Amino acid sequence: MIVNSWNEWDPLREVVVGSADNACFEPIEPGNRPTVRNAPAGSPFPTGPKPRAAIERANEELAGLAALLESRGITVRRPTPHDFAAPVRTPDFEVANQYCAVCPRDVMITIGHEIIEATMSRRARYFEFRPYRELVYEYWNADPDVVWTTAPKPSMDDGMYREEFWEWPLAERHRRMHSFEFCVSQDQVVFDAADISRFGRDLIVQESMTTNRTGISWLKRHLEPRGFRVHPVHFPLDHFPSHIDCTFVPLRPGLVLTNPERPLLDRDARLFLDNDWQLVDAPQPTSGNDEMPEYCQSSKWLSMNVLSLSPTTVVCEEQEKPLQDLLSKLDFEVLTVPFRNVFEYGGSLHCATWDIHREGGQEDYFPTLTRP
Ligand code: ABU
Repeated sequence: MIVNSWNEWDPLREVVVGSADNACFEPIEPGNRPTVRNAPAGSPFPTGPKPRAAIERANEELAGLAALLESRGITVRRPTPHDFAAPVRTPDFEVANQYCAVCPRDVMITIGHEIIEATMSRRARYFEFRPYRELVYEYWNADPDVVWTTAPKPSMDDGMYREEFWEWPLAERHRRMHSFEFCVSQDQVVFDAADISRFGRDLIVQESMTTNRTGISWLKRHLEPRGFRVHPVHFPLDHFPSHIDCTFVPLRPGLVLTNPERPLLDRDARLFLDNDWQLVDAPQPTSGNDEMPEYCQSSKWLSMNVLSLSPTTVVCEEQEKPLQDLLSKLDFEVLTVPFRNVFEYGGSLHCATWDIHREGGQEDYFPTLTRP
């Protein structure tokens, strides 16, 4: 078996690490309103290719992660170059440029022996599967047990988005907190792969700005006949949710690192508490939101976007000492790499990787769901 990965923590044997080659600034579009951090309201967000120096700084840190993983005996693969500066034009939309291949986790997911390419939720990311296609063909040709699925592409036309979402004042967001309606309507199947967290037989999927209920229904209908259970989850205090891996991060059977500012809805927490899982809050990140890189659209909680190499070993960003101390107290071996120059591309260590092979098989970590 080459493609084999059922959860976020089993011993890692092969992984794809992203690349900043040819990365561009993310364009303004109905599903995304990037802003310059700490700049006066209305300051223009840059367009087109990222500066060479920013790409080199990020690539150096991505190469450092790759070297660390290889030093631990893990096979590391990289995406193929893609022209992200090329515009995209479909019958339904046009966008001036694409984004990058820094975060394979956002678009690609391995669930058991199956590789799924997510629909994606933003126009600039419509073709983001392409840097991974050569690898997918290689795995698919080499291993007859690999199942390869491309989820249905949504139109991404204007009607798919709820543009007024971006104008809602905070009071309106609070009012709508429990309806979980964000910038994407419910008419089409929409999901980013990074809204899914894998727990063996059970898949936890966050309803978010990048994954809608219709996307979760598609995942249920696709995966439940294959022996999985798909559970939607909600973090009502997260008013701009996108990607679960800065909010709810499983580290080993029975232990999830949680975000103290984004608690899990009580009714969703039952599944974990009834099955004796421990939910442990991450400490405050070492940088506040205001200290994140000026073009970074992600939150300070990239601090908890760690990569598990096994149930006992975790890679953590070099400056996140409080989290490293907590993980050590929880009996993990903690490895560190510098990764802050990758942050402006929307992710940290978990986002910048895509598991191809972890040891182990499909386990049931939630026995109350099967117990008579
Ligand atoms: N791509 C992960 C970002 C999540 C967050 O900003 O919290």
